[in-house]
Amino acid sequence: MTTAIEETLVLVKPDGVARNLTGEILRRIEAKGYSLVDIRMVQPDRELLAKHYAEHEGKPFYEPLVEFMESGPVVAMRVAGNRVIEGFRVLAGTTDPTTAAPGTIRGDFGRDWGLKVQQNLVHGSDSVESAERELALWFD
Ligand code: RTP
Ligand code: MG
Repeated sequence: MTTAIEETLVLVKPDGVARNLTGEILRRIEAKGYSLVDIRMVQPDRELLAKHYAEHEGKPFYEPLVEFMESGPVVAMRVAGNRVIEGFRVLAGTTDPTTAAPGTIRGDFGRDWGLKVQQNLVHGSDSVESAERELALWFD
C-alpha cells in the first residue's frame, strides 16, 4: 500500500500571533499526528499578500483582508501528513468564527469582532494546487 503524503501551508494570522495562540495551534496540529516540516515568522508585504489572495481580488473583503494581514507578523508553517490539506481545514473550522464548531481552532478561540473582515486566526490551503502555489510563495 502506498500513501501519498501531502503538504499544506498553515498561517497563524496576525490576530493569532498577537493573542499568543501560535503554540496552541501548533499543539493541535501535532496532536492530530501531522508533522511540522518548516516554520518561519514573516512580516508579509503587499506584494506577497496580493499573490497569496489573488483569488479574492475585487471582493468586498479584499482590501480589509490585506490590511489585516499586513498589520503584524504571521507565522507560516509547512505541515505534512496524509490528507493534511482537508484535515487542517477541519481542525480550523469554518470561516465565520461565530458559527465554527466548538472543538475547532476558530470555534474555540475566534469570534466575530464586528470588523470589516473576519479575523479568524488561521489560514489553511484549500487544494493540492493552492498548497503548492502558497508554499512556494511563503517558503522559497
Ligand atoms: P483561509 O483562506 O484564510 O484559510 O480561510 P477560508 O478559506 O475559510 O476563507 P476564504 O473564503 O478563502 O477567505 C479568506 C479570508 O478572508 C477573510 N474573510 N472575511 N465576510 C468576511 O468578513 C470575510 N470573508 C472572508 C477571512 O479571514 C478568510 O479566512
Ligand atoms: Mg481560503
